[in-house]
Amino acid sequence: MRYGGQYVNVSTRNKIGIIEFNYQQKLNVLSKVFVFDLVRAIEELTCPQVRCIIMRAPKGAGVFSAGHDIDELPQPGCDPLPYDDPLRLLVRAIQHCPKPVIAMVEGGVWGGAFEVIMATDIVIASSTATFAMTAANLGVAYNLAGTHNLMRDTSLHIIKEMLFNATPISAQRAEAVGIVNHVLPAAQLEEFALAMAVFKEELRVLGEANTLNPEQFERIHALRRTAYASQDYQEGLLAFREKRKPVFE
Ligand code: YXS
Repeated sequence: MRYGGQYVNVSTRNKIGIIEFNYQQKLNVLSKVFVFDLVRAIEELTCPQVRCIIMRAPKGAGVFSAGHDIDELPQPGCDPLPYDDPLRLLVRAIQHCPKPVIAMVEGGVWGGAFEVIMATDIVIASSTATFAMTAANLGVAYNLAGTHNLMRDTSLHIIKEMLFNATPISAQRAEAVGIVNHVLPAAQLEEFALAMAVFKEELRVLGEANTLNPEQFERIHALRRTAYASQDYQEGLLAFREKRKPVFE
């Protein structure tokens, strides 16, 4: 049984659905077109014939995903990362998928892609994988829903360190702090992930039990709009395109 869109290769093996990224030309950044194919692949694999879904970059990938497509980030002055932003759509599609989703990680995981793998149920990484939250490099705060997810799913100290430093951590460090379930040599990754196929909806609903009240939400959103309207955000985008370190005010 094979599905697929232009930017994913989807197959099934022994009742396990495998979504392999096919967007290396842009380092698997979470562009609208790529996310559309990923979400459709998850929907198509949510069928009786499939027990579990594995998401992966191609074997030997140096970059699992370079995160949000910076060319598609909001322009200054408009609401940052609205509800229907591709990154938000993909995270919800994984969280709401009734099948266990395993992230099989080789290469670097950057920015929003880190939240994507944290939205999966199990993370298995090759020994050379790295994980980085790089919003600070663009002069902005990571998006509200994403930060809330990460605070719930990871140690607050670790998330603060990753957000403040905006530099990659190793697979070994990620395993030690509970971000990654297992670290393996790349050659053993596929066999291990396939062997670990696994009750999910109850855990999802319980995990989302704590909420923000409207005033708290508005206050945080006002802060975020300030960041996205800032000169630093402009400088962050420009520095990225000019391949130089940003000079923040
Ligand atoms: O110069 P060309 O045209 O070849 O394009 C370069 C990069 O500009 C482009 N590229 C990206 N384009 C859009 N969005 C991206 N996220 C992105 N990342 C890279 O790809 C071409 C090759 O990149 P290059 O030359 O740097 O490749 P490399 O192999 O030397 O380095 C690979 C990376 C991934 C280490 C490097 O490209 C990198 O550090 N990329 C940025 C990773 C990152 O900070 N991602 C966060 C994106 S923003 C996000 O996810 C959230 C909204 S937030 O900011 O809140 O976290």
